[in-house]
Amino acid sequence: MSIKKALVIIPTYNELENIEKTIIEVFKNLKSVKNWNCGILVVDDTSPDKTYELVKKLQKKFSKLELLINKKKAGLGGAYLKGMEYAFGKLKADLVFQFDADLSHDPTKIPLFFEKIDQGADLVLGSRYISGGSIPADWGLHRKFLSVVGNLVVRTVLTNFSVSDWTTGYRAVTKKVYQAVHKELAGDQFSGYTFQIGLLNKTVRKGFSIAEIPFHFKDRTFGKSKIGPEYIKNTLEYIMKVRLQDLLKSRILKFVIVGGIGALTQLTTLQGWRTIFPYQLAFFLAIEGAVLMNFILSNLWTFSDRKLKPTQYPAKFLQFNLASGGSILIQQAIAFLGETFVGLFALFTLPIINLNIDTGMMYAVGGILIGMFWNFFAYNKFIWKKKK
Ligand SMILES: Nc1nc2c(ncn2[C@@H]2O[C@H](COP(=O)(O)OP(=O)(O)O)[C@@H](O)[C@H]2O)c(=O)[nH]1
Ligand SMILES: [Mg+2]
Repeated sequence: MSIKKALVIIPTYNELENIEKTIIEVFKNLKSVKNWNCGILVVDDTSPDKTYELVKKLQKKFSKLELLINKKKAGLGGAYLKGMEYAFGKLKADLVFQFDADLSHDPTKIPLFFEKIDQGADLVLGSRYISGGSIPADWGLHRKFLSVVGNLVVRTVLTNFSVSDWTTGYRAVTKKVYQAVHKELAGDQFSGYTFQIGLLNKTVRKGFSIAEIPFHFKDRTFGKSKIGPEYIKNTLEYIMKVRLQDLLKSRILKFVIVGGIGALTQLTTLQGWRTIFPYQLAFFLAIEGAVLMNFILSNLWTFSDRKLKPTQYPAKFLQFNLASGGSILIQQAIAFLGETFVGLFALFTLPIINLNIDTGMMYAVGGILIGMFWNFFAYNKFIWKKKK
């Protein structure tokens, strides 16, 4: 087996005071890594302080130091995308690291990242929020709050608690992961720090295996952090967008939309039937039309992944009618129970909290919700059963 290649990518923007020490420290720690051919790739956006000039000088001393210069400031994400494209493409790397120039990321942990990769991880995170990791004690309250609460918000909104540090910038990324996600990360949305959450989210969702290594994040000694206030807004925008897209793809939403179309069908056709038939029959036909419409759309769309065979249609349509009848019964029962019991109850409580709610409306909404719940349950469990 040929020896694999790894590059530690260090994006820089005005890191003149930091870059030399960082390069020395990283190379020192790469020395102990066996079975890997390792180098460093600095991606500089033509820093006004001429960080790149110093890197060029250092290239004479370090043969495995590469430099990529962007003419314009491309943001953290932009720099990483360009760096990764260059590393995995032209430089034929199998693995890259994301590493800050300010030595906030403890370089002595680098060999542990390689261990996880050798054990089969597709992406390794340097984590501040697992035992053995930390954020600086002397960070101001607002930065601590931002980091801790920010991570919690991301985890909650993305409903993923398998990863503990979503915003960490210390990572090892395999070529496999890069190839699977980089196209979706091109574009403005990910040009800044949102790149980190974006890359991780896509990696998680594609089912890659992720490992975490704890480390103590150290504050930079020289220079200023480039993270700006737009970071919070961009992050919130991104995670909300992801959630919304999930919702639009979810079965529940399709179910609600199909239910709405059914109700609309019922209302509109009722008028037509009534001009021809007596009320009772017109009512029945309108409901049956809605049920049929609902059945067809559910089969084609809501449960398209569990489509029924034509031979199943008669029996399943009968079941579907029974389920719908069940939900009407439930609604009637709730209205009845509501009137008899809760009606009295509401008489006592509502005046106290001084709310002016139409109780009839409450039963209707409650009844419809519980009816829908029943329908969804019945569709899932009986009609479009999951295939084993
Ligand atoms: N090439 C490039 N590097 C950047 C840019 N913005 C930030 N960096 C680098 O990304 C790393 C992390 O930035 P830093 O300001 O330390 O962020 P913080 O650690 O989150 O406060 C540092 O090495 C920066 O020099 C950019 O627009 N272009
Ligand atoms: Mg930093």
